[in-house]
Amino acid sequence: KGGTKDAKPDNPNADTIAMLQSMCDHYTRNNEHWRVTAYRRAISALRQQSTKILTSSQAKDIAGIGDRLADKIEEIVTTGRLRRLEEAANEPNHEARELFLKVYDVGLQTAEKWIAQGYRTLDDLLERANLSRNQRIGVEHFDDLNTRIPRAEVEALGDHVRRVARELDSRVELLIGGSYRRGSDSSGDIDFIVTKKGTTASADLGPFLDELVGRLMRQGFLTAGLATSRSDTGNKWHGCCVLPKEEFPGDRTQYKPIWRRIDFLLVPETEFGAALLYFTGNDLFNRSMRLLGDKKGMCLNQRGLFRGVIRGPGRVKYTDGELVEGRDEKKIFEALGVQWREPHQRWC
Ligand code: DCP
Ligand code: MG
Ligand code: MN
Repeated sequence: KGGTKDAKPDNPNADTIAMLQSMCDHYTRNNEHWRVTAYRRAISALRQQSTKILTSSQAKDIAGIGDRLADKIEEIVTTGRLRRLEEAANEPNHEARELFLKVYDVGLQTAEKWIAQGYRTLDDLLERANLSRNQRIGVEHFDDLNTRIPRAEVEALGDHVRRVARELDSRVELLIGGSYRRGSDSSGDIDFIVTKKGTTASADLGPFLDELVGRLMRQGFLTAGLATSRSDTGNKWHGCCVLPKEEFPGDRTQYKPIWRRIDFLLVPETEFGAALLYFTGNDLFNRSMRLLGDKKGMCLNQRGLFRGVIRGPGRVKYTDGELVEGRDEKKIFEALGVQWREPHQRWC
């Protein structure tokens, strides 16, 4: 996840947040999930404070900030540093590891393998490493794919896809979810959620996805496919796109073709609300909504909110239960008995 996303420079805790975010990014790249969750909760809580938090005990009083994080906050405020972060920066081959982990489709194992093989730079990878097709795309377009997409460009990309989708089928409904829908100034990728009036099964949307991707590819708008999947939880397509110069928002002399990550999720109208809820996120918010469903004896997933789900050992599902709501996002909140939250309030 991008480091400085949504950091508001006018926040009194901006410096603290920036350093916690660096620590969080480190743990993210190293798959330390519990720490990542704790840091993200703390960052989110800190972002909502209107005064600067100076001490550990002030920090502990804030919901979402645990004892250890509170101590880290005090350390940052009093010393201007974070020892754990500096230790991480001193690990052998830290820079190469961080670099490799930013390549699409590269995890810790691969990064470590490449370091053990003696590679240190992206050129080393291009010239000598055994790269998968997707990894090669990730290396060749490293700078593009690690640049955040300004909101205006997300909108221009959205307009393009919407126009093409409507040309193919006028019944199509298309929304941009993800961080864009949550109001972010910039996004890591663009997340489309697509449905068609009158559809009731994921299979109804598969052919449309092929048509859409086919046409966008032929136009040169889509530049590479990375992953695709078809299942009853939806039709997914992940890839890259480039905004045409004529559609660049603002001064066209400033235009550069930049490869952007683009995701499509196509679902039937009957599951649109649940899919939209999922694809809007953020992931922590999704987790807390699902947990709430569990607590109320229901099950929330990408397809809907269900009641009467019977589970066996290891939470294995015996029955799918009965659908309570899938079509309408607001009604899912109602059925869960929670107050509606606008997308921009779904940071945690
Ligand atoms: N999502 C999730 N759990 C995951 C991955 C994704 O719940 N492990 C959901 C919530 C996300 C949405 O899918 O908000 C879109 O995923 P992205 O990875 O595109 O994340 P965002 O759009 O939120 O952020 P970014 O600006 O980095 O794309
Ligand atoms: Mg996204
Ligand atoms: Mn995405």
